[in-house]
Amino acid sequence: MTGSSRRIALLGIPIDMGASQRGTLMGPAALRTAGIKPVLENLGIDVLDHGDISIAQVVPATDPIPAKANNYRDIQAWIRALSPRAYDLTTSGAIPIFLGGDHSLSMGSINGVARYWHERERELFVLWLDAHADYNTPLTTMTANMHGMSAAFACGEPGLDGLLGDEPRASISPAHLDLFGIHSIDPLEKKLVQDRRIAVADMRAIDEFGVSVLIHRVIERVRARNGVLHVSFDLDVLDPGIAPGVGTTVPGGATYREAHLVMELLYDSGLVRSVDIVELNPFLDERGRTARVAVELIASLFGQQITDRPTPSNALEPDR
Ligand code: HAR
Ligand code: MN
Ligand code: MN
Ligand code: MN
Repeated sequence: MTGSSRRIALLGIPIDMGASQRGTLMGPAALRTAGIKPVLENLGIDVLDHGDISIAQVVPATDPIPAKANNYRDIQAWIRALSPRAYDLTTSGAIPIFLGGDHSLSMGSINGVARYWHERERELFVLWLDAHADYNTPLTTMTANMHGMSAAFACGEPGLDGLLGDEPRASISPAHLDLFGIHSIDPLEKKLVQDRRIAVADMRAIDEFGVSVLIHRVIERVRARNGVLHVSFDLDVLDPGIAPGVGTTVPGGATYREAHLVMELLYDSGLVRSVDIVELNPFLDERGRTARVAVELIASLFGQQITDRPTPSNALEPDR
């Protein structure tokens, strides 16, 4: 955010119909309880919380329902409400943070954000921090869960073509997507990712080369095109040991410091213009741990130095 806006717009998208497990609809509330707004304000940022989005005004669509897309109509209503809000918030000059909610919401957030940047002839890149690739389509999916399809939708893959209704579709090229931290991918999904030559930094690469080298590669790719970056942060990229409050944990995720370093390097880059924070399931969390780590990581993404954090309140105090 160096050299650009110090304004952030928060928008909750309490959606859980895209996932296999219910409960991510409580995610925006838990992120607020964990202090996302005051933590960002402490960094000197002007934060406006727009509350949660509503689908009350959305006129039901009549396009055919794809064979393998669970809860299609519900998710469609959320996406059709979210995409224009994402466009408007980006237009306002603030950095929107979309508080999920399961990862299907990114179909709407990225569509709206991409539309804004493409109208201004700027290239939008998307960094997908996730245990999963989310690059299924209704033709490749094994579960029909739509949170496993959002990266593919953002890249314009066919299969959910009527989802947006009248809202203009703004896709990114697969060459503008970086899958980062993934450690679980389905067979047909993997083939599609390879066919599209999508850049992947999986957990094995992170173990071997470290996040610094790999994130710098992402940053340089964006810089080379004078692009801007959307970060789609799925909390299940984190190791379940530090982030148990998600519905689809996979062992072998990013450590606490690996994740912070990603955020710190992204802050230093000054390229981040919008963020999704998704898959937090407070129903599965342990005493707010995952919500808290999520907020700490968002703070690092917006300039908190790791050395400048307060000592946690459970620190031992000397006897008086
Ligand atoms: N690949 C599996 C599927 O498509 C699992 C997807 C899980 N997705 C998320 N978001 N939790 O990343 O069903
Ligand atoms: Mn995901
Ligand atoms: Mn995931
Ligand atoms: Mn590791």
